[in-house]
Amino acid sequence: MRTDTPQPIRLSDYRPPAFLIDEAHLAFDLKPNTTRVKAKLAVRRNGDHAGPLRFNGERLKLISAAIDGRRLGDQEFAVDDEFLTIANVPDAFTLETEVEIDPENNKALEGLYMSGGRFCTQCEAEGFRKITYWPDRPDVLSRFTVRLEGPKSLSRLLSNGNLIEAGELPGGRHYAVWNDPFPKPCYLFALVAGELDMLEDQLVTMSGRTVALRIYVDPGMAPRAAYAMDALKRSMTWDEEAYGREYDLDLFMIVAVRDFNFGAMENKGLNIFNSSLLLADPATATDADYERIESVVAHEYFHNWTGDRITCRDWFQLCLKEGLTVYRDQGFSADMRGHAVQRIKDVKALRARQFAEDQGPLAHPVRPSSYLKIDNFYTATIYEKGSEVIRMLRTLIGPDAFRTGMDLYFDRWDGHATTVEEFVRCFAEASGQDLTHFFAWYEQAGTPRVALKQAYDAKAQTLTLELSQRTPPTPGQGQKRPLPIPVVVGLLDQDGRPLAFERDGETIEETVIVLTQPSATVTLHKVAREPAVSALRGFSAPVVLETDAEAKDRYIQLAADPDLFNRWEAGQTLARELILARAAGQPDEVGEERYATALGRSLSDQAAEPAFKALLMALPSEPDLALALQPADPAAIHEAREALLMRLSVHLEPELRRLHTGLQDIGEFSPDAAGAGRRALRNAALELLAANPRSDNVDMASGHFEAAANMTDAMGGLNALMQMGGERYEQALAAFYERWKGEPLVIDKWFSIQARDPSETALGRVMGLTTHPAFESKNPNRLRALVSSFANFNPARFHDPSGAGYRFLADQILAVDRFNPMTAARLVDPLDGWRRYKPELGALMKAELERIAAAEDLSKNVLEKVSRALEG
Ligand code: B3K
Ligand code: ZN
Repeated sequence: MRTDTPQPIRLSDYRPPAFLIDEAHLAFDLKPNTTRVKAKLAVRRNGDHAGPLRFNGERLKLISAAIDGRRLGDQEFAVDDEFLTIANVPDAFTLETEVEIDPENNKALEGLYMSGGRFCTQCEAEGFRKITYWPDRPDVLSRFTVRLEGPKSLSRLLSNGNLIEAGELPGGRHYAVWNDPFPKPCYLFALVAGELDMLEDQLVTMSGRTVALRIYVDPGMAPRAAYAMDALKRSMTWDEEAYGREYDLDLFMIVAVRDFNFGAMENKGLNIFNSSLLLADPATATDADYERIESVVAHEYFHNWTGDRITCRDWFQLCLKEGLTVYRDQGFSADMRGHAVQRIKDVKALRARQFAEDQGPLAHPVRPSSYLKIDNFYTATIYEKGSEVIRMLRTLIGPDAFRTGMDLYFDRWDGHATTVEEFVRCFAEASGQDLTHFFAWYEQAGTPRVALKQAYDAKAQTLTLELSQRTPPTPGQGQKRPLPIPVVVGLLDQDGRPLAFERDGETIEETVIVLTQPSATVTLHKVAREPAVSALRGFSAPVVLETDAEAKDRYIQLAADPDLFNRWEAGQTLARELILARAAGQPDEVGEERYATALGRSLSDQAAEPAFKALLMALPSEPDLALALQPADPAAIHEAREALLMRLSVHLEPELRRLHTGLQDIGEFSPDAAGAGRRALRNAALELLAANPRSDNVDMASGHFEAAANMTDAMGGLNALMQMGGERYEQALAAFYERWKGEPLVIDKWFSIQARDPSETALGRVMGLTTHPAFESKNPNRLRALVSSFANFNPARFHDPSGAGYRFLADQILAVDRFNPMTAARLVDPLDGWRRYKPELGALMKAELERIAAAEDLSKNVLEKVSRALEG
């Protein structure tokens, strides 16, 4: 192990910035290897801070520095790998610097870099320091004017704000000057330069202003931006209606680039997107892609108010903008696509990623208190749990006080960088409630376990609910406090009808029990019959609920719970118990048949939406099941799950075939929720049939693949063939590659499906694919399509008892860390839960973590991940 352990940054060490920059003029002379950046900054001391000026700067070649027009001599400043330090500066002055950078060789994709011959930037969280010297922290807000200059072959020259000047220059060159009137931290700075096509539209805002909307994409791709444009317009209008928030500039731009470390970035007025989250047409994008595009376009747009106009004081406050913006985008998606279906999908994602994080060595609170590299904290806890916390806040104070609190937050903090405390204070004021205890949700890591016991007294007609909570310890947080947990409860009678009851003298069908103490007992009155209890409706808190309900109650819920989330949840719980029993060597065959029959009945329910039925049909995923079985045995889980799938496939065959035939797309393709729901159900039926690799099912999948008129169905067919394996799968794979080899986003899917193949030859195939001519490890999409898909979504093969799967991942991490630390660090996640696995597997996983930790020149990003995984 290394000894030069980097020092963590702590929230308790926060100090206001020593220097502020009110105005910044930046001038870029764009060249692939020798871009020159001139900065002219109006700098002033903040308050009575004394001492030298120290600005961040990394990988910059300093050409010159001047204060108030006087060039500094070599003795007057110092430059090292991280900082520019100037010992003596006045209280207010103009600092001019000129630096040279090399965008073409920037494969970390942070700062200014090149993608497909175009210049683009990514500055959040700390990339701006790779562009120019600056106090690179979110609480320094400045007004930017940016001049871009380059050859005319860089036909578009874009930056934040409004274009204020543009023109020709001698020698086939041109320039553009942009001004952003809104003060912003440097992480929201962006520039793009290159040859791009544009799709243009406009929107009239609630106050009657016309905003120009422009989406820039690779030449020839503009038609594929139409859906993103549509989603953008719907988002803008939704934010006006739901939150009263109007867009502020006259122009809103989005640019799509192929090389991007994550999904997208909310730079003021100039969002930059990974092209996989922007480009779509029916032939090349699946319904899941459309859905993601809609939600990410909305997310980045919503950041204009929650992130850009109001930003974070420091990076510990990241959830202030991310949790809140996820909460807002989930609300938008629910309105667009249906509340129950959206809620189920959001909770599935939360459990798959955030619950796993909470059970591992990297468990951290929604607002962490220390970090080494902030890049490692763009986690499901900050984003998804951050959103859940806000959802609970709304449940606790009610929708009206919530909206009043949001309005207060916007009014009070517009134009500032602030904290989570100040955010919560707005809701305390709006509701008149003391939210001191609620704040523990931000400070305490871990997933609370809530136990619910029920006792019905037929004579007294009372139902007594005994609730208790316990949060298991997480690294560095051994003792846990009780949290305020809202548990939404309703009752059903034995025929599945809602059963009214009385609480506090009021007759109701649903109530919110707020558990604030370690345990509490609540009595519901006038309960006419023995009920099935439907608890934690809508997943009213991010907890694991353990109840003493019998299977018969779950069947009542699965058939009839009016809370569709809980209807789905009942089916998942039944399936999970059956799979875990089988994995433990005690299959409940009678239970499995009963489950299959009940599922069949739900599938033929004419009143239920296809999208909902598709979700009902999917069994809990293998990683999800692994969380419920300690120590986890991925092979046993895989086999048990396959066995249940096989039983369902056989039992439900006639119904599945009927669904497959009956739901065939007729007429024009529409990416809307209704069309997507029908395709989802039809493909889910095919997938379940494919659990039984009979030749007629192979024929059916093959026919489905060949007849596919859109990418959703093509992938549905290919996936079913992959599940069954064999000649027809190989033929389909080859045909797919031939047809789509010119389309990078589709070829990503081709890599990804092979990575998910659970058959025994898959690891060899995946390793072989790293030498395929189309594999590009420098492109994060392609890398993730193969390597992350394998490690995250193919547990049966990743956890090969030989350890070869782990070794493969570790090799990839080490190779990628040489040029792209941020992406390499994300690849570590599948190894960090090593303690949860069978000891023989855990030991092999740990050995790979140790091998990584011992490597020379490891980045801080990967070092933090592996050392915490090993310590935890
Ligand atoms: N704010 C960006 C994420 C930046 C990640 C930097 N490592 C995208 C988003 O959440 O909208
Ligand atoms: Zn975000």
